[in-house]
Amino acid sequence: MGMLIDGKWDASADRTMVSGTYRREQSALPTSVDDQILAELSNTQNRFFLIASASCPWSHGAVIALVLAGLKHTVGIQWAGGPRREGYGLLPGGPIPNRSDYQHLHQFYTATDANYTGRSTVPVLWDAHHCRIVSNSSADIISAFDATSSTIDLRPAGLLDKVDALTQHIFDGLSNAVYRAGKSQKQAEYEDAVDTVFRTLDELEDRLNGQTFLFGDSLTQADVRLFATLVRFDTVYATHFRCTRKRLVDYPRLWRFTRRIFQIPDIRQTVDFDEIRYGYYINDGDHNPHGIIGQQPQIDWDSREGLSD
Ligand SMILES: N[C@@H](CCC(=O)N[C@@H](CS)C(=O)NCC(=O)O)C(=O)O
Repeated sequence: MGMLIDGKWDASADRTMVSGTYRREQSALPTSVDDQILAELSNTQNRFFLIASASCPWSHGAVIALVLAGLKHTVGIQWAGGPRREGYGLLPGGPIPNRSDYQHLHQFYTATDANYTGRSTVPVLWDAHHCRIVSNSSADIISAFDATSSTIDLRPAGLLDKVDALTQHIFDGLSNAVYRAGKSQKQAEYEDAVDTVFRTLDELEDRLNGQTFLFGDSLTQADVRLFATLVRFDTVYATHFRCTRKRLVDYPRLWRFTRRIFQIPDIRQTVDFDEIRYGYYINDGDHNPHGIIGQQPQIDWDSREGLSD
């Protein structure tokens, strides 16, 4: 996969696979967004940019928070994607000033820390005035966008600990577990990951009994994160990542939940199934050596069944 070692791109380095098991690496950059940046985020044009990939679920959560927070015209989105030559590349065009100085995502990391060692991941919140990454943590970026907004409250004060705990549980039990299943090089590890995925989906299906979102009637960060994984489930996780036991559409409440969020017009615009398929099937190295892209399953994302309430 490749990563930066002491500020130099090393195409063969990879710390995510340990004895055939996928281990997500912690960020080597500080990720929390300080109060001064928070104050400037919604008031400053042409300074802050979200670098994101349309295939990546962690990016997707940040893009959704940006859109819901009404920051579309303040924080520009720079898309990354395409074939992974030195990790993520920047897609042509985009709003970042001096765009031609940056071909690869890792160049933003070395602009921030010339000796950076670690993975170059999306999403990234970039400060173009100071040429530095403010945060490369989707959780912290979502919280920052949320904190600047009066239109959404994804981490309501009274529910903060519960929302954060459920978000973490969804990460461990589902969003990261599908990667463990998909990338596993050992049968037992794969079985364990798939058991975890479907145990978590079963629990979440039960939780949605009689309620619209995970905490009732309002969207929280946990819903946004869950949506970003579920909207990809039948397209890539149930197929390419071999989470084959059931599909999203086999879970009536989770399927209704995902459609309900998908059909919010601002959110629908953030979903690109072609990019999702391309991003997973093409850029997965030896997992799909011939680069054949699986078809999009026939799913009626516009169905209103169960959504009249
Ligand atoms: N800490 C990150 C992790 C995001 C992440 O793993 N992004 C993937 C894309 S879905 C990535 O950039 N992978 C590139 C790599 O690991 O080299 C977050 O949640 O924001």
